[in-house]
Amino acid sequence: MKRRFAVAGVSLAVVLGCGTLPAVAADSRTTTDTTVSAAPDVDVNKVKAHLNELSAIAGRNGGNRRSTGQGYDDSVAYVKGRLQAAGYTVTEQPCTSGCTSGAGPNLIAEWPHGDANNVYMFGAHLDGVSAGPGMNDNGSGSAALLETALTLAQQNPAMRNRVRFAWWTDEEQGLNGSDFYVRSLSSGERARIKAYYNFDMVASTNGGYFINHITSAAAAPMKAYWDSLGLQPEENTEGAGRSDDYSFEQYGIPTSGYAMGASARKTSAQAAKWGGTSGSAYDPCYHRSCDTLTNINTTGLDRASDGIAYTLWQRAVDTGTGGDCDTAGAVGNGGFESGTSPWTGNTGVIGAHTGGSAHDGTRFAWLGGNGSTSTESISQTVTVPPGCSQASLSYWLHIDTDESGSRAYDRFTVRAGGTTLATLSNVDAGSGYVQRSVDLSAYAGQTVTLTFTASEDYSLRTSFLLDDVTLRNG
Ligand code: DPN
Ligand code: ZN
Repeated sequence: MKRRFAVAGVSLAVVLGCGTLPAVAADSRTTTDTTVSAAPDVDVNKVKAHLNELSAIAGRNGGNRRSTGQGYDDSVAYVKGRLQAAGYTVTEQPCTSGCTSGAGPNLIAEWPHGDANNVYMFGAHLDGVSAGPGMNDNGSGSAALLETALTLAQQNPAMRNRVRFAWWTDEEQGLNGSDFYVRSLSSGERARIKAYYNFDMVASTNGGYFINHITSAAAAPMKAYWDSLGLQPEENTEGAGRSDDYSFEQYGIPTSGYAMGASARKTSAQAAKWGGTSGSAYDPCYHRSCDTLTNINTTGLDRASDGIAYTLWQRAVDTGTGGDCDTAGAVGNGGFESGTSPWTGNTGVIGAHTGGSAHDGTRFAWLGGNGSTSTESISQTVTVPPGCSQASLSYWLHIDTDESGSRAYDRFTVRAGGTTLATLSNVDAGSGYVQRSVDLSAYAGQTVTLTFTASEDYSLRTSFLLDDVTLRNG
């Protein structure tokens, strides 16, 4: 039997994640801090040297680096040669379906250290349009990524996770190289990719500071770095669905990335905070012959390059500050035995209720079971230790329902921040507690608000009895 409060339309104050930002490493060449694993400064002059090479390649090949031309193949050879010289094993992947006829290959380079089950990918399209040499679109992303890869090899830090770089072919004809790559992976290989970061046009002369999926967990380190520079980044709305991150998105892989904008125009509010010309395109040379070496915003290019390195270090390098994964106490009062703190929300659901039983001990959280339109949530803010690269949130759930059939009427969700990690319903009901888990690896080193919510429709009860919430590694 179930209790009292049926709360239609109650709005819940969910505590938002408000952990302290990870410290941003200072320029490693000028600091006296000798911590080898701090994220390095990527030398923008070296990034620009790669752009010079790509410009010269276009110059020798009819002025462009389009995917079907020699300018593209020469771009591949340049990037490949620099990577191999730094110790990478580099793979050329011919695009055998979906690409423009005659398009050159994707280029893939993995840094062969760290946990191969947790892969973080960083990519940029290496092809350009026919109209010009494609320095901002996308020599900028290609060169920033190349220099980041070379910096990683040169620093050779101890790795927690795996890093894989990609330079895509035939993006300009429809995201074809990246689509082919993701499509060609097995589902197991796709599942190992914990996030994909895209860099397309990161040096727009009248640009802004845009981040793909800016509020997502994947974007957190990208945003933390630009926030630390006071850049007030915004969502990359112009680029949504228009570059290679979309190929990963379509398979449910978390994505983020930096961009400075294409043909859309800067607003007056943006000009006020970032400088530049309001009413003009972020990149006035987008897809034009004037996308040359003079069409590069060096400051933006530097900030993007350093943020890529920062993100890579946060995600995959053993930063020493938290190499181990101490999960004890990460979730407070996960067994609900000691009062309600630190849970927030509808804490009245926590107790030793009659009519239901705990998985362990005497108390548990009874969400739902009202049989009327209602929503009940409990939340707490959890810091996932940085070393927990295999973190999962385990919980015991007993679902008991008066509903029948195979339609989901009453739902239970597990969220981390704004991201729903699990959804269960009356359809999943069973006779006792079942242990379930969600993957929190992507939150290692972060503070995030976990929320368990039951929402019921207007009739027939479904109870979601929750107990013994813990953080585990593995
Ligand atoms: N970089 C553009 C292209 O490759 O044509 C696509 C794009 C447009 C990406 C706008 C981001 C923003
Ligand atoms: Zn582009």
